[in-house]
Order: sequence, then structure tokens, then C-alpha cells
Amino acid sequence: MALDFTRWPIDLEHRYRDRGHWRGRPMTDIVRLSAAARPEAVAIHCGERRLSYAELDRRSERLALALYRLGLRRHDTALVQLPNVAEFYVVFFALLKIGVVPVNALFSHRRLELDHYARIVGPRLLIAARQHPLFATDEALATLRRDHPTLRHVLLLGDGGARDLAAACANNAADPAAIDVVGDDAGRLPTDAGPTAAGEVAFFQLSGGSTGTPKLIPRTHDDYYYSVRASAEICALDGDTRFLCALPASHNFPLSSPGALGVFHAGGTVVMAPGPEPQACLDLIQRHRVTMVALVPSALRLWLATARTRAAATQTLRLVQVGGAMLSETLARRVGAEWGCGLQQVFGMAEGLVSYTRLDDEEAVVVATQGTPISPDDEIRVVDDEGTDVPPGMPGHLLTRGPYTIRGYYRSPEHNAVAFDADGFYCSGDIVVRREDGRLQVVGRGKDQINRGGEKIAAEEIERLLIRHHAVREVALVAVPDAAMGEKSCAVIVPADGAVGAVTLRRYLREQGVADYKLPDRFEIADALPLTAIGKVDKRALRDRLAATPSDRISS
Ligand code: AMP
Ligand code: DBH
Repeated sequence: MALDFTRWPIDLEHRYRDRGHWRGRPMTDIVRLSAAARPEAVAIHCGERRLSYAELDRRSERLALALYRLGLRRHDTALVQLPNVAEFYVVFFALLKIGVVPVNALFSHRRLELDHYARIVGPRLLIAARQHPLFATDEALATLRRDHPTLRHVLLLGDGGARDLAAACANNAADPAAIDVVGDDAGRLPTDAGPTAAGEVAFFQLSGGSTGTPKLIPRTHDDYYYSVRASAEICALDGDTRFLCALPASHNFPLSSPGALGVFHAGGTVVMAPGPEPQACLDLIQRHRVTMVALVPSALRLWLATARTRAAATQTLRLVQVGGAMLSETLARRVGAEWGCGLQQVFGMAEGLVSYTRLDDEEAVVVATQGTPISPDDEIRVVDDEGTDVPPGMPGHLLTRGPYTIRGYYRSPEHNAVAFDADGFYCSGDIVVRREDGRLQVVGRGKDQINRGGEKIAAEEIERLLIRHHAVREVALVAVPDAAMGEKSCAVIVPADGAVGAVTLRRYLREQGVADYKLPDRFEIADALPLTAIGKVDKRALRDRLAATPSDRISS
């Protein structure tokens, strides 16, 4: 049975179809069409390996068949956690080809996050990597299987044995450079196998969140494919585009804005980088003559510093996209000045809405705004605390709905009641200004979230864990400004009695299985937390206080 999710109202569905946004096609067309049009073109460079479009299509087909033979069927779900390797896309398309709906966890996620996702979707399949600390031995795997009895099949990258993912994706076992080997060339998917319907859930995106538990974002073929196609056009991608994927491959930005999927749609090449480390990335840019990259501001800062001594490395770059967190105008100006290439600001969210500066915008617009939304059918409201629209030029809460913005998180009725208004607008939690010329500027944030160099931390998630520690009576997690990361996190602790140390609390959080980036960068002890007039923790007062006291009392 198709997965339940909050659909768009029928009149809007009609409108999105009539306008050609929703085309009733599965996202597997992305690879099929490019494989038909340019089979020999390089789709992916990954280390010393390279995959043509024909191979990407064939390998994903093979893996789909292998999974089908294992018993996986349309509307089953899968939990996937892979590093930045070509297999990520092989797996993505393979699952889509048989209608298995994946949750693509970030590689930095640990037991707690994976557990949450598994609890929400009840996956039948796990695809993960031995190189992840959680899957280095079979112990965590056994726990996961015990806790989630739906989980029947596991494929591990780097396993070497029968369950090895690389083997399952392979093409030519004799070639060590191939990503290869299940099924045979004659193997064809049976006619009853195929993607989920275009209006149904294709996969789940992850929310950075602002609540105690992570939320899943159901994305349909229709809506996601539209955002990818339109983004590829806005960014003028073509067969000559060579895109460096340096951010986590499953993140919405490098996946869809226009990201790897946009590049596959246009028939260009995706170059995989293990991460955003500047030296290694500059090497890859030079070697593969990369033309486009997507970065968060904190990475851009490091790249600019490193590239100073490597002018040759950035010569082929035409477009540097920056998004995920606020970019200062000073940093923005340096891209054109030092690298002589275009900058594009991207303000997006896994829930949907993506706003871009355009390639022909003048510099003053590109360095100071986050541009305009993808679609003429994106509806934007900027409202005050009472929900009344504010005039252009005034800051307010950003509300949005449109042809690729979700109408509800998956299986989260309570949170949906506050995250969406009565008209179905998503309350993004961002404070924005809409200028007279229609351009958006992100000026702040209303949601209780820390944006640590583009990685989002829901304050409540960490507070809930910390409050369970016996030495903690009260806790508040707040953002503190940081020159390198934009923001870091600080936990302000009111101890239950006596002392409690940062080392103890950090170790405790690690034991809970939470991702490293969510561990507070700093701990502060306080006698009490400041309260607002209505008795909530006054985080603004805390932030101001912390910003004024750069050092902490109990070590960092
Ligand atoms: P998520 O909902 O986890 O996908 O994170 C999306 C959020 O990241 C947005 O709601 C913003 O708070 C933030 N964000 C993304 N891009 C930008 C940007 N260019 N400038 C400022 N904040 C951004
Ligand atoms: O931060 C984000 O989530 C984001 C940033 C840029 C995003 O989802 C996107 C572009 O699509």
C-alpha cells in the first residue's frame, strides 16, 4: 500500500499539473533519459573509478533486480547511510526503480538518529558502510535488528562478504576499479516491478528540525523532480557541467539545488569529494576541471584561505553556490574578486522552498540577497508575530507553500499542527525581509535551532537528553556566534547539586548515540535560567549574555 502522507489540496494538484510543474514521471527518468541520450558520457567520478550514464543506469537496474529477488517490493522502506561515494546514487536510483522508499541518513548520524528514522518508517532494508563507527562490528547491527524486527536485509559497503554493497552494484567482478556484481546481464526487472506513482512518496528528506525528535519529509516524484528540473534550468546546467559534490551527498542542497540530480538531468558529470576539506577539493577541481560547486559559508571561508596559494586550482570554476547558512557580504564579495567566477546564493530547505540569486543578477543583488524562489507558483508570506502580513522591506516570519513544498511531516500530526498554518503554509522559522524588488533576505531565525556551519541542531533534542542526566536540573542549548562556523552551540546548565563537568556531559551524550556535530561546543554553569514575562526560558537574554562572555566556566 502507498505510504500515507499529507497531500496537496486537489485544486492545487490540478494547477501544478496544468502548469506543467508536475509531469507524472518518476525520478528514475533522470538516469534513464540521460543514459539513452548520452550513454558514454561520464556521470560520476569517484576516486579512481568512473561511471558512464549507461553504467549508472545498468548498475542501478542490477541492484534493483537483486533487491527485488530478495523480496523487496514497492512501498517498502529502506534506511540508507552512505558516505560520499558513487554507490550513493546507484542505490538511490535502484531503490526508486522498484519503488522502495529510502531515508538517506547523514553519514554523521549515529545510533540515536538512525533509531528514530527506523522507528518512524519501519525499514525492511538497511544499506550502510563498514567504515562508519556504528557498523565497524556486527554489534550495533544486531541491536538494530533486534529493535526493528521489520529489518530483514542488510547490505554493507566494505563488507567484503556476501552482503557487500559494492559487489551488489557491480558490473565486472574482474575489474577492481569497477563498482560491481549481482545478477546477470540478462536479468530484467519483472513487469510488475517499478517506481511508486509520481504523486506518491519517492523518498524521505531529513529535517534539521526544531523539536525533540527528528522529522521526516516525504517528497514525491512529481514535486522533487520539478524542483530539480527548474533548478537545473536556473543554473544553466548542461552536458559540460562538472559539479563537485563536497557537502554530504544526501543533503537537499547538493542533491537537488540543482545538485547531483540536476547534473544527471542535464547529462553533466558529478565529481565526488569525501568531504569539504579544501586542499583535497582543490585537487579534485583541478584534476577534473570542475565548473560548479555547492558550499556552506564556513567551508567557503576555508577554501578562500587555501586557494590564495593555489590560483591555478580555481580557474575552471564558473559558479560557486553558497547556502545553508547566512553568508556575510564581505565573504560573498571575495568569490568574484579572488576566483573570478560567479557566485550564487541559495536559500533552501529540505521541506521544499528554494530561492536563488540568478546568473544575470547584478553583483549588488548577488552579494546581499538570497534571490527569488524557483517557481512562479511559490507563494510567500512575510508576517509579524500575530500573523499579519508586513510590508516589503520589513522583517517577518517566512511562510510558504507551493508545488514542491510539503504539506506535512511524515507521521507527525502534533508537530504539523504548529509547523503548518490553516491554509497549508509551512512556517519555516526563518525571519526574512522581502525587498521592494521581490528579493528575499534571511535576517534571522525564530525557530529554536542552532545553525552550526549549515548543520542544523534542534535545541530541544539535546536539551531533552541532557535533562535526563542526574546532575542536570535545568538546561538550555543556545547559539553563540563563531568566526569560523557562523554559530556554535552552548549548553547552559543549572546543576542539580554540586559540580558537573563538560567532559562528563559530553561523554554521556556520546553514549546516548547522538551525532558528534550536535554535542555542545561549550558548557556554562548558571544558578538559574533567565525567564521571559510568561515564564519560558529567555534564550535571547541567554544568547546576549553568552556573546558577552567568550570564555566558559567549566571548560570547553
Ligand atoms: P532544513 O529545514 O533543515 O533543510 O534547513 C533549512 C534552513 O537552513 C532554512 O530554514 C534556514 O534557516 C537555513 N538556511 C538555508 N539556506 C540559507 C541561507 N542561504 N541563508 C541563511 N539561512 C539559510
Ligand atoms: O540548508 C538547507 O537545507 C538548504 C540550503 C540550500 C537546502 O535544503 C537547499 C539549498 O535545497
